[in-house]
Amino acid sequence: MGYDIEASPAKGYRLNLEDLPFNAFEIGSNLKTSFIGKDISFYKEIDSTNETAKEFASKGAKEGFAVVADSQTKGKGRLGRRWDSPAGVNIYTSIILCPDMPPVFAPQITLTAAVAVAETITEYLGRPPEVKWPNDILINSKKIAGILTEMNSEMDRINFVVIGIGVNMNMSKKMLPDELRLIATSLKEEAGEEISRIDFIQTLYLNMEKWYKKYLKDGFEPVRNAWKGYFRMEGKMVKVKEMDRVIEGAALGIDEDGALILREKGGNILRVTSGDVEMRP
Ligand code: BT5
Repeated sequence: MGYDIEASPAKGYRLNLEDLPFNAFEIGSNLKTSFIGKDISFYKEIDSTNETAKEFASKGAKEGFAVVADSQTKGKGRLGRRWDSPAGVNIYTSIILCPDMPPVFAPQITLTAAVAVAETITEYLGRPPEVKWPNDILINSKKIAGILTEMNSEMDRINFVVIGIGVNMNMSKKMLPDELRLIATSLKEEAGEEISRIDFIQTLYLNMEKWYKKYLKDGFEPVRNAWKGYFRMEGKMVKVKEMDRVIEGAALGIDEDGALILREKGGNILRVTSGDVEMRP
């Protein structure tokens, strides 16, 4: 079973949440999902849960298979960016999904995951976070969670997607590297107390499964409506860096496909399908 906790006299038998076992057995016990997280591959340390999940998926791992790590040495953000992944405090997980649909719909799955993450954070924090299109979850304008979706597909159909989710749980401000201190936060910093990673990840898997099933059954509209409930940038001026252009305008929301809608100064309406959003003063 591999409990890695010892009640040590040096610690005065005080039970810190970070001392509680975090492993596949604990996550799997009492997990109420029907497929997400039913099979888990757990690592104390790994390069990136997304990389490992992609390897499992290429070898035929089933939908719902999840990779979880206590720490990552090469945690990834989008576009080659880094995801800070220290041990003992946060959640780093990647879930394999195999939706039977064309690749053009994959961004909607990122938004579906964002709703599941936001809903889970709401349950533990008692107040809702904010979503920043396309893949950030913020509290008080600071990033608490990020989602990295990677896909393997043919021209017309998805073979699998890997949804990588990083949530800052019990990380304290002083654990954050200098460059993140002003732009990142954690549940512990915001809630003022530690939260069990086991509880949280079980709830996250349950919410992810619920929203993914809803998306497959009822389409994107219910996800879009839920996502809009966490979107507070409406009407605010933003700058979007796309691959080959930078545009500015008022953020209006997302359309029925999940693209960000902007109104430029002259009134021109633009659809943005990928890029990084920055708030303008
Ligand atoms: C993301 O990228 O936000 C996606 C992050 C996904 C991480 C998960 S962890 C499990 C799975 N396995 C992986 O290897 N990745 C996924 P992006 O939008 O590109 O944001 C990256 C930026 O967020 C960085 O450039 C930093 O500014 C900031 N950042 C890095 N680490 C952070 C952290 N722990 N908390 C908050 N912000 C962070």
